[in-house]
Amino acid sequence: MAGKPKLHYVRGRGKMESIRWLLAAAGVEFEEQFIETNEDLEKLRKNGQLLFQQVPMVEIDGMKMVQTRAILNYIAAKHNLYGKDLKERALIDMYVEGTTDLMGMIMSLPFQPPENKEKQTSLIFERATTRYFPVYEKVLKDHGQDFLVGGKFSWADVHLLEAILMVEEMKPDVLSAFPLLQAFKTRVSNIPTIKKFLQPGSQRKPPFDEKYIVQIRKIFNF
Ligand code: IBG
Repeated sequence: MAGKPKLHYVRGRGKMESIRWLLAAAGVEFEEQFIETNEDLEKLRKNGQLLFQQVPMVEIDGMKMVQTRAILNYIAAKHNLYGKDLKERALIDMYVEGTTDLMGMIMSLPFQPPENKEKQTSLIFERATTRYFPVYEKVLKDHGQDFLVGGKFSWADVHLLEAILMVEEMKPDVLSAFPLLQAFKTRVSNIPTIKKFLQPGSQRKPPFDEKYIVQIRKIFNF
């Protein structure tokens, strides 16, 4: 039997967090090897472990996988969280890319120059409440099912819950105009694997703080 996947990344959310979420949702235990310094990163690069010299990198099923989206696709397909046919996959891909775009705006916020932060924060709330959340609210309303695609829990649900919680950390009442998303949040949060991941002490990471941003800049040299 294959061992546990091993995740190589910094000790923070960044691009690895959605991979942690998806593994946790699938009930897969994983190990983490944290990159704490630029030397740690260089060591991985020199050993030829990183195809494009970048992380996230995940050792899984005998592969050293890079590229976040490829890693997520693999895990979703392997654990039956990627729809039952091509059309369901297409929907899952569209929904996931939407939430990825929203999360990308949030992820880049701590790295913005201070004078941009207020504007970027307003843009995040605007996009969340006028572009992304209305789409998912309407999907749930139109088909009347519990989950976004095919009446079955999928990667799209995991990704949306992660995005909702990220926006709520910044603006707790952001779902006030989205009753079906509120119910969705409760429902998905109570799936046992996810419930466990949301509890303190899990491998879920907190948002980056200012001190950690300094360390990240040193690790990646930017
Ligand atoms: N397309 C790749 C993917 O999606 O996996 C991009 C990966 C990537 O940009 N990795 C960064 C890296 O290794 C670290 S994550 N950079 C070094 C290099 O030489 O390119 C950076 C990041 C953080 C937090 I930290 C939020 C967003 C990005």
